[in-house]
Amino acid sequence: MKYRRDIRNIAIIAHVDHGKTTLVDAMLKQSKVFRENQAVGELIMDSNTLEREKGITIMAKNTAVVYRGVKINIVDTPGHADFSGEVERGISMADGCLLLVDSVEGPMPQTKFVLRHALQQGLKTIVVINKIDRANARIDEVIHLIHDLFLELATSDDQLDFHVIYASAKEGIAGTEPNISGKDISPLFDCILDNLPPPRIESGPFQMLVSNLDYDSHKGQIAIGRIRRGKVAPRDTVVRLNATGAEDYHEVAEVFTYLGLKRLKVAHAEAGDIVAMTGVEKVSIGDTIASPEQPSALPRIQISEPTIEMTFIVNTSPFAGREGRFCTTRQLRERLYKELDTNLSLRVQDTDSPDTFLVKGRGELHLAILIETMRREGYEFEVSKPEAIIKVIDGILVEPVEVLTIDTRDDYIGVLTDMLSKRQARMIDMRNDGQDNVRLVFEIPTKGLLGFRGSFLTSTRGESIMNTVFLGYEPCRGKIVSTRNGVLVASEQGSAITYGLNNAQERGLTFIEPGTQVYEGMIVGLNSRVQDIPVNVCKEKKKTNVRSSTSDIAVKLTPPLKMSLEQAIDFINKDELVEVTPKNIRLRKKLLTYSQRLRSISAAR
Ligand SMILES: Nc1nc2c(ncn2[C@@H]2O[C@H](COP(=O)(O)OP(=O)(O)OP(=O)(O)O)[C@@H](O)[C@H]2O)c(=O)[nH]1
Ligand SMILES: [Mg+2]
Repeated sequence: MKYRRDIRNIAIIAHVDHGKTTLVDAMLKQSKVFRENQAVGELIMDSNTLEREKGITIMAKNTAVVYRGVKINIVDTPGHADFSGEVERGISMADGCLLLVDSVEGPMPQTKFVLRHALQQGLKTIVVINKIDRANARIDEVIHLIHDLFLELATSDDQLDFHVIYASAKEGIAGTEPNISGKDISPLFDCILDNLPPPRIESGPFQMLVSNLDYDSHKGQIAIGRIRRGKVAPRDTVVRLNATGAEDYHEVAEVFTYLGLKRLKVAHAEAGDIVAMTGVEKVSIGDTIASPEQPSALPRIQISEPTIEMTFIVNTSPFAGREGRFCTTRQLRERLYKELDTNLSLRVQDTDSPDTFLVKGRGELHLAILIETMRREGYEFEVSKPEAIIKVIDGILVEPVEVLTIDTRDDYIGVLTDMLSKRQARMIDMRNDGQDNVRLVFEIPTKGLLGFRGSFLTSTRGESIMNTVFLGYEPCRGKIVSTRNGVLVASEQGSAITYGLNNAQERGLTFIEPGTQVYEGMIVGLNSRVQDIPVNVCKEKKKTNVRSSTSDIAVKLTPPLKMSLEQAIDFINKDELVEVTPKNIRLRKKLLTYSQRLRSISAAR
């Protein structure tokens, strides 16, 4: 067996926000891949618009640096549980990984999830205790917890002896001891070169597993992966082996390797390296590209199954077609199926109704990011309330269950446990640090989590953090009754005006401003009671010549509650939809008229 000692392939994995992308910044900046004085900013790898807006990594991405003459290919992965499909594929390119752990938070649910995957794939690990600059760092305790985690997850004894590096990614320093003496992260680079294995090379003709895809409007589809065997060059003929085992022939157009933020065009690339190549059309992640001399498929990447589903429907609101560029069934269908090429943990199915598609994903954020991306591309459609995916296993109806970890203060324990018990959560751990901070851990069916985030943030005044990670399927427990109040539903089409909205505000909380175009059946507010009520927000005050009181002259409206897309999806009930267009996010009842809704209520009785 041969090794490429001039290369290391590593994945950076961690729980959300523990500092992966910031560490990659430091690696890029300190390996001098940028010109002097080049303005590169922060979170360089979070290049996608939504990533920058939300401050989180959504897609796994490749980069590379050179240190002591060795090229280190780096895959930065997302830490949010909803994008864990990206981690699974990122790991497939690597031999080693950096497991980052925040020095204050310690190992979190997603730390365990990513480490389990890395160890199962046989990756060698370096633990990086990050954010040691934080005032309340509790390094010894965190190390202790990490040891426990490895003991639980290791698949072989040698995985237990891992190296530990202490770092402040933000300050760009790292060391082998907690009190870092150096001024850079070279101890981390040294540790990678000395302890993470170089890629092992099999002999034989070209073979590569496609782990990621990109698209270029001139070059077409770009397949990204690690070459397992042989070498590849432009104009080589290759075979693509897809999921069904079908083979087709292609000519490689261009081959690139990574350096910093660039892809470098190369004359050829060899086993062990991570490359991007063009010319192989209609390739999917998980396909193998190989030489026709020995066209055998590599095992496809194992991705965990989705846990929630929602329907995407062609827009049927009275405002359909006004704001989007792509509004038809065909356009919606094509776009959704195209997403499957790159979004590995997503599933799309046709339904009995030709204008409705069932879309399954790993969590509300996973689906919300798809919706937001499509809306920005000019699509217009409607989505239903997400629901947990129910399956039958061995004749038993089962539902997904997750571990919910909440970091909060003592004051909120009562209200949280009360809210969560109604959502069928079971507390499995509670830890207090003696200073008013408490960590609560629950097992909760996924259905109990849907719509929880909003009320969680409100009832803990934004002072708590929640994280979830998929645990497995368990026999279904009973239904959860919605605790949300009824809504204020517009009774007429038109433009909302102050007078009408003021009347609506006497009934509850409004979601729209004066001047907003509304239609009959559109949700314009939250009632303070449990029933839905129709309100006419377009209603004008009857004109009289006499002003009865000064308050009539200028009605002051309370500012409306504006919901983000995620909040809107979280908010709606089963008989409601979110209408999504490039310009607006509207909430509506599925049945638009009052009489239709009355009829359906009496039919259900
Ligand atoms: N104090 C301190 N803050 C840090 C450090 N490293 C990162 N941060 C901050 O932590 C936050 C999250 O950093 P990211 O690098 O985006 O974290 P990430 O792990 O890539 O997050 P995801 O990709 O979304 O999972 C940012 O506000 C960083 O500035 C550190 O060493 N010290
Ligand atoms: Mg990141």
